[in-house]
Amino acid sequence: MSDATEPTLENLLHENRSFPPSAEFAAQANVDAGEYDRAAADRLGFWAEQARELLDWQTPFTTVLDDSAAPRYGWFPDGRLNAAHNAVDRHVAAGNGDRVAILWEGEDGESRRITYAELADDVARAANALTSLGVGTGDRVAIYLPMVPEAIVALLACARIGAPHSVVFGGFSADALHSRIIDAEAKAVITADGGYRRGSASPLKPAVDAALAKGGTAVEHVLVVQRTGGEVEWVEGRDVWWHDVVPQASTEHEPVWVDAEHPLFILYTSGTTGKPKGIFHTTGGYLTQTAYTHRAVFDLKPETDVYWCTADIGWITGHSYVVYGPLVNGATQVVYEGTPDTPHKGRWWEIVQKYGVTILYTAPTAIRTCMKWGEDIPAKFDLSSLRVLGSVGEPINPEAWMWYRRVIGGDTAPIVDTWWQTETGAIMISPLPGVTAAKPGSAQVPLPGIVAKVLDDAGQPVGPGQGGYLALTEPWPSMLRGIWGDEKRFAQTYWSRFPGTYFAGDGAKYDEDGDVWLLGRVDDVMNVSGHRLSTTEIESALVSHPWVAEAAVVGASDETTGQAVVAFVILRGGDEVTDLPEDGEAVVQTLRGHVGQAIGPIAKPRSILVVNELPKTRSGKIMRRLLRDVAENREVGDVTTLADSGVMSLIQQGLKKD
Ligand code: 6R9
Repeated sequence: MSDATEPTLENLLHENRSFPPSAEFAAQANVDAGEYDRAAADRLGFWAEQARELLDWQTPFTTVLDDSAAPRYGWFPDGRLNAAHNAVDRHVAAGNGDRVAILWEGEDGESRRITYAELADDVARAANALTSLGVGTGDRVAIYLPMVPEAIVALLACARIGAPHSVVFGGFSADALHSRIIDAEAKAVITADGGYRRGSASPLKPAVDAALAKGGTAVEHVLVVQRTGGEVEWVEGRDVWWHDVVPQASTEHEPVWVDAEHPLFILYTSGTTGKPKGIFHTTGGYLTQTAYTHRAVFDLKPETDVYWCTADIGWITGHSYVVYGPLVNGATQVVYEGTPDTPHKGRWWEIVQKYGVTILYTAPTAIRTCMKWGEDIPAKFDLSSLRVLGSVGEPINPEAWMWYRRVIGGDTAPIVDTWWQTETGAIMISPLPGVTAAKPGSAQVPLPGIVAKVLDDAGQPVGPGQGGYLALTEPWPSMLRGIWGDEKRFAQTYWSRFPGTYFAGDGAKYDEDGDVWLLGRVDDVMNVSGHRLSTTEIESALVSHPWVAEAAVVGASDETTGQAVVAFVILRGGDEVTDLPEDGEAVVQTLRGHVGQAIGPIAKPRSILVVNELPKTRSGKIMRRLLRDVAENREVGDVTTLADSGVMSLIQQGLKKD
């Protein structure tokens, strides 16, 4: 176990509050307690039944699981289907075309209401437009968009023609976008002139221009949505306005029926080394599990619920629980463009009241931020429509859990704390709202059809009250199929720690009841506001600056964001550097800006400490544990494995002088 997780481990031994669902809720819930046994009795049969019930297949599958090339598992491999048909057309064909699919709320107060029938037309038009721009089945398309309805249309249009999308979060820099476009060999980019964030228009297209100007890409066209009306540079022949090609296109479009194992998308996420991993997912298994979990975990009633997941589509939560899960289930959902405090700190709660939101899915960092702003803000709005609350992205501390339940959920709405990852594609461990007696802070139990275990160092399952590493010991439908272009890294990262078993990279513990508590990452991945960042990636960004000789980055616990990035840097001395400012603050600001440019604003260190030495083991590994002690103002722990045990006192003395 990494020692970073130990303080948390202490706390949770004392949690004995329990919140069972009300009898009324349990009676109307989509899923009952029997589901666990039914799924366990015939796990593959259970998933096959979900795949048949929740999806339309153009060619029905006869095989459920293909494990002949494990760990590259295949699900429903001989079936054929189309993701966009399942997310949209199917509902129109079933007579639900008038149902609202998207209640879109722009940050600037603009709003749009899009029915399934309208969405079907938009997706078909965009699919025809992409085809006319030369995008074919199997080609990759990079998507760099704000939270506008066109983002959802763009993903589905790609899916409709079988072109895997690679969404790059709009907060990432041109450099980050460039490396992702190169890695996926994207043929086209879909972007916007800009989007609204915190009350002003922030441009996006310049980052695409800068990324493509770096060269080496296979991009032929850039399709540009006009959102802000801001000025944009234009490359004739390459750039195309969305409004010049999409609205004019035909609404007639035959979906491209693909094999269940056809790649649906690539999504890059941070790993333990500097290079982001292109996690890729395929079609049939992914849709099956996102739809099943969305229905079971949120107790979705498509006819009456108004669902809202606050995640950006740039993250896996946006893919699985804004785009695919809810739309395959025919849900009506709110999509909000902006930040929770624009134009005022009650914006989210105003939206809940305005649309009568019944299911809210958000992240602990957002809940903690709202806690900080004070409960009088949500108290001004009618939140009584809310009946299920979800949490995702990091462990939710019991205090935030209790606040979420009491202040937002009116002390009645069940909370589902959902554990999963970009790699798992869909929720894996979570209470079921009509079944589980919820415990503040614990994700509790693997879902029906999922097998998860906590293993010790030797790969043996541990018992109640014990901790270790979270592992998934059986394949699941929405599992990643690989790292794009890097089969070796896939095998190495996930399947080598415990051969044949998926290693999640999270520490976990069972309590005395056998419920699972997540304890944070055991590798060098940080979790800042629910976003995964790699220590190595930020270190590489820092040392790419000419002033920096060496850098070490740690995630220090932070009340609001869960973890915060803290960097320790050694500056270059001597004559090599002539432009180093005298003023330490100027150095720090420049380096923060440099990281922001290399990766994106989310990766900017909260603090940068200039030091003369870094603590290293004899084998040269930086001992981040000790730096974390410093970053969190703790007494520094055991230094006996350091090559030079005096280093820590030097660092601390140096810091005191500043
Ligand atoms: C969906 C998503 C995955 C990592 C994961 C874990 C942390 C996510 C959590 C949670 C405790 C939860 N995580 N949900 N930890 N409780 N309910 O967040 O995917 O961005 O890939 O991050 O997030 O550490 O390994 P992703």
